[in-house]
Amino acid sequence: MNKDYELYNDKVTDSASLDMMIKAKTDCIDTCFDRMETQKNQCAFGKSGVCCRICHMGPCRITNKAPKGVCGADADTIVARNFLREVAGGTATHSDHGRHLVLRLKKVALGQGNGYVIKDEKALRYAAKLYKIEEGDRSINEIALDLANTFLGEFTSQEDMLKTLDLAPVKRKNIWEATEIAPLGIDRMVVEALHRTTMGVDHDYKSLLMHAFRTSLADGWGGSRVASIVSDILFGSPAPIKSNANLGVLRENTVNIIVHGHEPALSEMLAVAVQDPEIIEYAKQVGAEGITLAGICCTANEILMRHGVPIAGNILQQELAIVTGAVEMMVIDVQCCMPSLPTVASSYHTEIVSTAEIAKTIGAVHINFDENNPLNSAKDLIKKAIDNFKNRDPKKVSIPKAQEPMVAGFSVDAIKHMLGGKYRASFRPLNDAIMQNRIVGVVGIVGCNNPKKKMDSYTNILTQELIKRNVLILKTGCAAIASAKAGMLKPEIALEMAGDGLREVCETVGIPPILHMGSCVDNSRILEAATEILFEGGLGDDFSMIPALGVAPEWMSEKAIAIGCYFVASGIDVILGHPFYTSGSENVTKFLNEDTKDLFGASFHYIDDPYEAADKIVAMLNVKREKLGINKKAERKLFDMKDRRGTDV
Ligand code: BF8
Ligand code: SF4
Repeated sequence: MNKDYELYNDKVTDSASLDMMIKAKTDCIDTCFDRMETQKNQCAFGKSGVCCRICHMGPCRITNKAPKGVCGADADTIVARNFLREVAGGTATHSDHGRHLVLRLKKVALGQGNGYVIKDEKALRYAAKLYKIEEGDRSINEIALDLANTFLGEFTSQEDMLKTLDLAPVKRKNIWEATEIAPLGIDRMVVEALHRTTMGVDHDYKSLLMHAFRTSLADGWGGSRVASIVSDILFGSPAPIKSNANLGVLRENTVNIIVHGHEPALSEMLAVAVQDPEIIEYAKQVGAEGITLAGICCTANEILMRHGVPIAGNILQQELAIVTGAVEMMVIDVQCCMPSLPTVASSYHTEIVSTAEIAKTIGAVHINFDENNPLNSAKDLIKKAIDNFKNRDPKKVSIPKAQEPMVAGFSVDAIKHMLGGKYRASFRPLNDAIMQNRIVGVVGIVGCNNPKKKMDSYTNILTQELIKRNVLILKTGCAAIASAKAGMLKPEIALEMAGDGLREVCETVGIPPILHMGSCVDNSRILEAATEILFEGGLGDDFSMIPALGVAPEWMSEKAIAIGCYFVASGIDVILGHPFYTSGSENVTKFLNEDTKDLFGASFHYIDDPYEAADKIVAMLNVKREKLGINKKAERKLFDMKDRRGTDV
């Protein structure tokens, strides 16, 4: 076996990535996998969370011999402060994304959409009802304006709790109020997190951690939820859609454009513009057969869910996509875009174009996305990519073959309609299946990849082990892309892997056992689904009672920490594939892994091995089932789906 092959085989699971890593080596390109090696001896103080550089009397780091920083802060304070700052970072990120969408909705409502429209009136009216906005015979623009202003209030509210908290079940809201973690305005929570953690302010680790949970709720039940709602209104609510995933979606004879990042606004326009006959003709004039638009990371998930745009890969494949030598342009916006991209691109002909005012990268061409003329702006970008086709060096091109067909697009509304039928959309069949022990429970597997772990491995092993044991899986972010690349988002494949009960239910209602629900802000859709399950009845009256939990197997981002916290604060246990940087404080670790159980009914659990995680998850789901008294009902007859689905079976 080739030496490089052996070396890299340990780092990735799919052949496309492996091929490109070997090519990168031949082409003398450094990727994140190589840089992980050079960064291998990571700072033990940083990893345990005891390094503080919040003021310039420091930096201080806590050791047995030096148990206090210059100001007197101990390990508990320092670790908790660092943790809260990470949660604030994650919350700010998701929420700022949400804010941009809300501002766009407001412009559309004021008649200044410039090409953006309210694409899904039903989603608008549904949201208006949720937020108690009067509809009457008012125009949709008037309703949309009220909704946009309500959402803006979620960011700016100084004294009132978030209105979005009202979407949660009453019992959970009461817990948030009783534990005093119901957040006020999103911006206020993030600013307060920074204030509390500066030198000489909040020193009580419990108080700091409670604010971490409060801030995270402003993400999951604030910024992220708002982002998903507004995306659906402006770009359409996702419904099941077919596509393909992995680097093999790039094509040798087309102009290949990759969108990468998180914001859907520009990529939506690109998805429309690539279909324009004039643009296709322009591509043909340079000798290409057409244009292939593909995505990486969550921008990819957004346009996959709504347009079926193929996925080129998840986060750790961003450099590898360029190494194919076949990408004319990579359009980046915000979050998870590596600053190394222009360096990698400099060995090929790929142009890296940054488009977000707040996200610039040395070596990338920055082209501000023209808000007043978005479609033309998108067309100009595509033409620029087409013009670059002639610079492609065929000797440097090698596109791996691997790609897998997939189905994505499972918004809560789509799931509800698949479960209950067109005329009686309902989660009832799912609740019944759980109560009858055909489905043991529901698990959200979410988050990133991290070169510290073999790419996609934990995620895919765990997913496979759980569906085998009749657990329904909800997926978002890079974890969803991992399953797609492994072929597990192809319903037939997943059904073959699934246990009898899960398979029977999925075949009857026509859903796959693994549901791709979207991008990372769409983790709020998982909360929405959990809410639907509760409202449907039969599985308790609080999230902590449902046989459900969350897993972040290969996480790396601050956003994942915020997501984990809002799951736990919502009463849903979270398993981590690798731990937080909190081991330097026993108190903080105990608070996150144990004390939160008493406060919120859920906590964090760290499990390094996916098989062990599967065992533990099923055991945890069974404890919940036992408490609900539904573990002995497996013999009941399968519900009559024909009846439930009405006439549209
Ligand atoms: O927001 S899963 S690596 S791409 S942070 Fe980033 Fe993590 Fe991927 Fe989407 Ni989410
Ligand atoms: Fe050191 Fe305290 Fe300043 Fe942190 S805040 S750097 S512990 S003196």
